[in-house]
Amino acid sequence: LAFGARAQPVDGSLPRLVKTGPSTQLLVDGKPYFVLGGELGNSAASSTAYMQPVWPKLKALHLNTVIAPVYWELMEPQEGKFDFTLVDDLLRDARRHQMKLVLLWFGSWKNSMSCYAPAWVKTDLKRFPRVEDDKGVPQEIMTPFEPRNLEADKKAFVQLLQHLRAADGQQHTVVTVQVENEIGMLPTARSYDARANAAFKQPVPAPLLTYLQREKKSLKPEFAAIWQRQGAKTKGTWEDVFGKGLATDEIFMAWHFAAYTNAIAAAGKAAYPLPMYVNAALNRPGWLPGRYPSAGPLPHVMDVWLAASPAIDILAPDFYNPDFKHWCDLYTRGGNPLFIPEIRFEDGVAAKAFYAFGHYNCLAFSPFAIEGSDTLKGAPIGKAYELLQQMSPLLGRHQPKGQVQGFLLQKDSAASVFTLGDYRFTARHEYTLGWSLGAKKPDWTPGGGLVVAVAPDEFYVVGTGLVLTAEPTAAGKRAGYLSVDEGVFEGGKWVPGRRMNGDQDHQGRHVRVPGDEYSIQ
Ligand code: N0T
Repeated sequence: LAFGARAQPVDGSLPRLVKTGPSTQLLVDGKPYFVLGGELGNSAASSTAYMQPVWPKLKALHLNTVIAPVYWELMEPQEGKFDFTLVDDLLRDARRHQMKLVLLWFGSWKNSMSCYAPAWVKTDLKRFPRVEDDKGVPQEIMTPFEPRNLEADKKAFVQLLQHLRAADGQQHTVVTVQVENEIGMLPTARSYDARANAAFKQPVPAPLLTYLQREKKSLKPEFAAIWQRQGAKTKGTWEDVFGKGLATDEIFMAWHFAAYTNAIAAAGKAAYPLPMYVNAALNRPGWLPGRYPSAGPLPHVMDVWLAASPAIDILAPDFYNPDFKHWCDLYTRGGNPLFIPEIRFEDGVAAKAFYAFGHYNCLAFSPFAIEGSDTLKGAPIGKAYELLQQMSPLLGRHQPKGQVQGFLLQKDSAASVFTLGDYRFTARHEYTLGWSLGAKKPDWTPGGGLVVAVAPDEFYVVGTGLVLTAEPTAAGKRAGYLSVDEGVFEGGKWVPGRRMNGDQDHQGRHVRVPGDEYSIQ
């Protein structure tokens, strides 16, 4: 028992979320913190030996945070016998490499399934029953309708949080916790186990009805439509209030998944109040509930999750599909902070990182299966993180004042136009310049960047593959770049390098970062 025999007092500067102006910030040791992260593949953190060569690799990619699983089955191999070795190893190794952790609680659910439940749970179907499909066939998914399922998971999660309080309450290595992973119902939109069937005939719970009333003007439109179609009823069963059909089955299921997860999060926070989020496997447009993992924290049931889970701070999307902006827009509705625990580790991910932090005030960005990167694959995100790390203090200061803008530039995308202070900026992909070396390439690695306004006539630009022009918002005037410097921040201090006032800034007409290059100017 390395830690934990004696609980240490928790100091007042725990990682926490604060609303600052239009955005939410994650404060770590009192300062805004941006998770420049990578999520480990599912099995990496189950072996400390396997992880040893991984840590230096992640350090070389300039990650400041590793997102790593905690596996219920390995943490509580026998009921009531807890083993925190893997957690303590993560804490030790993260600290050795000056990194923070986001921990993933692989408890009752992992990608819908209950594969990380301990064997003593999996093999006791009587005590720990599963969801059933519409033919009564049990699935490998613990049912949220069974209180003993909840109790077992909650007990373990509380043990984990108590352990973190004792082992990390002073050092704040763990900055946030994800509760469960990609919760979802399959292969039907709701469960048909006996308890689920009974619950389905019950009235809609009062907190959801109250939420509907209170938030009626700000409900997400696709959810409001379902409620209004039935006459915006304020009492009745699930089918009275939302109508008969798959949409209602999913809403019902979302409520129960969310209430279960909320109970776990709330109990965990009572032990050690870290920020907590849940993540969603995004659905494919047009697919019916039951075909995709349904009832997780998806955009169309966000309201249900918000109503049922006040202990959950953030609903987070996992990106494995192409339309980045579309889903970011859906997940930032109603002030939900954007936290990206997973994004496919592919070409263009670096540009998306700049865009997410600049445009959406994103709290966390994290390619998935980060340990699998070779130098080539990791280089772009490593470069982006190196620069974003330097920019973090500036970002943290100027974000709350609305003085940051971001953009994403793809081959077929229109220019991105935005206003900062007295200027209207236009960002284009650098390959749109006919004389750019990459202009004739068939495939364009996406470009992206962000701009911070630090004074009326002074801006910092960071990014890749971009060209930025500016014009005054006032009519009848012109603007040019007086001087452009490339440089780095060292210990928070700007150290200029090259003066870029020739071809590099097109003789004062633009700011440019060539495709596949990265810089702060
Ligand atoms: C993710 C990861 C891991 C339109 C997949 C993604 C991780 C989990 N699931 O490697 O399993 O633990 O959170 C689901 C992707 C769905 C694809 C949809 C394409």
